[in-house]
Amino acid sequence: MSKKLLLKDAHIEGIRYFETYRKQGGYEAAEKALKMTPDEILEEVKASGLRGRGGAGFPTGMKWSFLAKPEGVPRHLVVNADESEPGTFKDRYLMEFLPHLLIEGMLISSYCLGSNTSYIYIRGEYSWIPDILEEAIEEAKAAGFLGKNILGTGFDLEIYVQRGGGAYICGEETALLESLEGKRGNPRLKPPFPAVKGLWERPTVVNNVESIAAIVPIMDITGAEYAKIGVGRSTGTKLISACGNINKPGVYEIDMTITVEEFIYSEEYCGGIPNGKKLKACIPGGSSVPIVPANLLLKTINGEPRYMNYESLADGGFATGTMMGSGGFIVLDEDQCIVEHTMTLARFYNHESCGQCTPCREGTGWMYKILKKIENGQGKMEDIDLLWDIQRKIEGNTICPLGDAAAWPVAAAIRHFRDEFEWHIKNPELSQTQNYGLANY
Ligand code: L3W
Ligand code: SF4
Repeated sequence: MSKKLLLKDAHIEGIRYFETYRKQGGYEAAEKALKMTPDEILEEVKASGLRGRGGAGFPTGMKWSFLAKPEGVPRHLVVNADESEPGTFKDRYLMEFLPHLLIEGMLISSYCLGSNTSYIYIRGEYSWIPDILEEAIEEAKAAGFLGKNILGTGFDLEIYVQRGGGAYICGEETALLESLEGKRGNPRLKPPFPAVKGLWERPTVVNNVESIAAIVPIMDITGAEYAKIGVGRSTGTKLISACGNINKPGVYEIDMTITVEEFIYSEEYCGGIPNGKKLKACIPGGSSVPIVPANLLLKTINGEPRYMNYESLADGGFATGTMMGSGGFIVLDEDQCIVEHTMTLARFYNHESCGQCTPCREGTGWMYKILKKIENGQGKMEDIDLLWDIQRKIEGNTICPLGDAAAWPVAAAIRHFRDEFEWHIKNPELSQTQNYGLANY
């Protein structure tokens, strides 16, 4: 059984309220941290090996150490709660059931970074959660954990919740900052990184909800103890939101030492695939990461078991591996049509492209149109090569990672399931009437 750090109290009734959270030891990590110096906290975070939980897996301690500290310029912590990646719903769970865990994490992180005004930018569709967060903020303030002179330390902190307008691109950190400033959410060119020029050109740390929540157990058990959980550079625990063709969709906390097979088939996690169907493929890290067929998902190219961690999932590069990403684990059984699935994702990325870069603006549209044509039985064999060519022209040629995120699913689908694309082209009548995977043909 995986160790629980974030969700250990999630089952306790009333845990979203201050009184219950406090009875379970809530805010003790903050009390401990506020007796330390910011540099001491930073050392703990570095020692923990925590990697950003939003998708990129960038080391949190390193990101914090990049924060510029010019004299007299305010700094900010911004929590990225714009969780819009298809298949990803772990931050929603944390905010809905454990809002004080996030607020306590923000208090410790803000103190460490020297932010007196911190923000939670939350996706617009999570319409019911800002009220939960704002209520928790008020409770924390009434108990002296937010506001002026927190616990007599002289440290002041206000936290504001900002609702997004429902654009996926605002989950990209610089688009988020633009939106928070009241502008259209267009990504900025990097560098400069937000750590140097972020919100209102001030040094800013942008971190995912889960990353900031993880600061609480790190302070609780120490960075060194946190680093002992997991394996290699995949330290601590990771939340996985599991969905698709599984018996038990939901949010699970794993310690990154379990195999992918165990995660899919054990009763503790996904509970297997409904109706005894076969596993066809999986997208383990949210819609942006490459899809992997079952044979490469359960074992690496060397025949080793594949594990639920950053290194093992990526083993073999994009040719045979994939990415941990945001932990949005989407399982596809043998009945699923890869062409239809890829077309659906292409439509999503085309719709969400902000339009600043030509390869992304035009390329996502063309990929969607060609995939729709193939899916509807009107494709030609050369369309597959055209699709491959378009995705290659997008990858690495855009301002923000949305371009790559749109290209990778198409590349991986063609690489691993080319026969399925060809089947659609060779069988136009069947293609128009059936939406099944090859197993049903
Ligand atoms: C200072 C440097 N800071 C890097 C910081 C940078 C950022 C972090 C990671 O995209 C991925 C994307 C999605 N000085 C720095 C530096 N940083 N070098 O480190 O940066 P980066 O560019 O590697 O990634 P990113 O822009 O944060 C995130 C993928 O995640 N993804 C997306 C999930 C989306 C959600 C959602 O719904 N909100 O979770 C899933 O896999 O495709 O590749 O903070 O500033 N020298
Ligand atoms: Fe906008 Fe796409 Fe360019 Fe990102 S890659 S800035 S979403 S056009």
